[in-house]
Amino acid sequence: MQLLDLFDHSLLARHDRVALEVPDDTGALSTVTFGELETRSNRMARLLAARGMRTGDRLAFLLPNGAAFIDCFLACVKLGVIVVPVNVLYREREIAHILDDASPVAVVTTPTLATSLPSGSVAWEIEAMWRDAAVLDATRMTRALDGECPALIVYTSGTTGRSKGAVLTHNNCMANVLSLVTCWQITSADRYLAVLPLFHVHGLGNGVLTWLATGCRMRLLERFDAAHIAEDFRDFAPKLCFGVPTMYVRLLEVPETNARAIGAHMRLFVCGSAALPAHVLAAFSARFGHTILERYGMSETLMNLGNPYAGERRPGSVGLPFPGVAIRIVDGARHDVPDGTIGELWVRGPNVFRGYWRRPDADAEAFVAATDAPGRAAWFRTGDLAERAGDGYVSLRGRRTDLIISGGFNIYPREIEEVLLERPGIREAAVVGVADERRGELPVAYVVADDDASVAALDADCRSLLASFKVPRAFVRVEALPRTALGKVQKHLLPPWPCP
Ligand code: MCA
Ligand code: AMP
Repeated sequence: MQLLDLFDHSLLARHDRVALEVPDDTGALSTVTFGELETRSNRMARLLAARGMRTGDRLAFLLPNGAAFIDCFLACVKLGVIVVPVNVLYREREIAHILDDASPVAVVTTPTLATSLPSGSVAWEIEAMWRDAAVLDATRMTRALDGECPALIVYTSGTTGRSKGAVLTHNNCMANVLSLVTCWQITSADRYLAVLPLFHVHGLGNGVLTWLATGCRMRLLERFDAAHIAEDFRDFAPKLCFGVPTMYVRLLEVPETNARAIGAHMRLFVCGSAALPAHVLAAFSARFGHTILERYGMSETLMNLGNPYAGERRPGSVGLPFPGVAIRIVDGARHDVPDGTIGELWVRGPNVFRGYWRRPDADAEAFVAATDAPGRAAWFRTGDLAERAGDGYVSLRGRRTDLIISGGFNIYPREIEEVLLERPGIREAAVVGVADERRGELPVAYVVADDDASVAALDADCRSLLASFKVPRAFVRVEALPRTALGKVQKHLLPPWPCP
């Protein structure tokens, strides 16, 4: 079985129903039926095949949210071409690593985004692809695929500063879709407002895949824009929306009467990618009349746990495992801890990825062989710290590594520190996350520098080298970094920011 088998319930069986609505540059909406998605992606698949793409080849997507992303994605699903989504906010340095590592045949992109590509990249311009595909045969072109074939390689920020590609198979994606559709009762009658970027698992693996599997109607926005989001809710009257905590914080700014009207047609708000503060959950419930359903996932595993659809959605908890997901919470000696004790969360299930792309060293660190029964899949160490209550609800309690999550985007301090240390006059650097009401956390850098001028240059340097969300909000010059006797930086002893 492959993903297409799930999508055929929509692409073939509901071919005359509107699948997608997307605003164009002027704000006017165009609609696409499932039947049109089928023929457009068939043509695109023929174009990819004519350009020599074989099953198992990689194709990188540096594309904004839009119909073109969907057509190309479906074409790849049909051919067994592995999609490598790339964050459109990334700069050349960040993209170069992904392209080096995944070695895609080409990068599908737009003229504007192509300016961020490293020189020598093979860029396929999407509009030109469209023109070339339009004259090709619209009948279906597929290749027989096994469920274990990779569908996606998703790059996750690496603890070492070098991001790793998580290989997600068709089976992983199908397991995730079936869990979400069942647990959140998503049907063809839903109307899904898609506001998340499609280059991450949240928008793609949860949003696009459940939409295609259920045949509901999706309005796809280029991005979440707090200034206009209330209008989209009003016009489209969605029933379903997925978001990160920052989006829910921004939605609290919607005037009370509009919020009530939005709440009246909505069926389910889901939140994930970062912790949803309990006070935001409460304020949202008071304003919109809905208790947000918080869930927990990772690029490597898609969704692991979630609060129940029918049942208590507990503030501060990520709920219970999705069907087929087994969890363990273990101490440093790898023994299960009793309920109510914090340990590292391990998961196993049909959703858990196959491994990191060409990184057996990272696999060896991430997976622990199962000892409970011969032949059982290994446990994946999430790196997240968690605690299980006596009734099974799990709450996350931080991370083993010092990940910063800002607006739902992950930032590994080490990557920024490496950039800072390459700058002239910077001798030492430490980056930490500071609390921010709106974005959850913001990165702040502490540096030991030769002079003030070196520090003053850092903001512009970081802006040219790093995605905007990774650029430290402040660069604080210190005499020395606090270190242990063994030389390890003690980030918790850095002076608080803003400095007095
Ligand atoms: C943010 N910016 C963007 C986008 N998002 N630019 C273009 N396209 C985007 N999609 C830039 C803005 O240009 C601006 O840059 C800065 O980010 C802040 O934008 P602002 O309008 O002030 O936004 P905000 O109100 O703070 O909201 C930001 C946001 C964004 C819309 C919530 O952070 C976002 O889309 N987050 C979603 C991330 C996500 O999908 N995470 C899932 C990964 P400048 O500062 O230069 O002006 S985790 C995952 O997938 C796992 C599996 C899971 O569990 O879900
Ligand atoms: P990524 O690998 O980029 O997909 O990010 C996954 C990480 O996001 C997880 O390991 C968690 O640390 C974090 N995360 C996802 N959902 C939640 C949530 N509901 N609460 C807290 N952290 C979350």
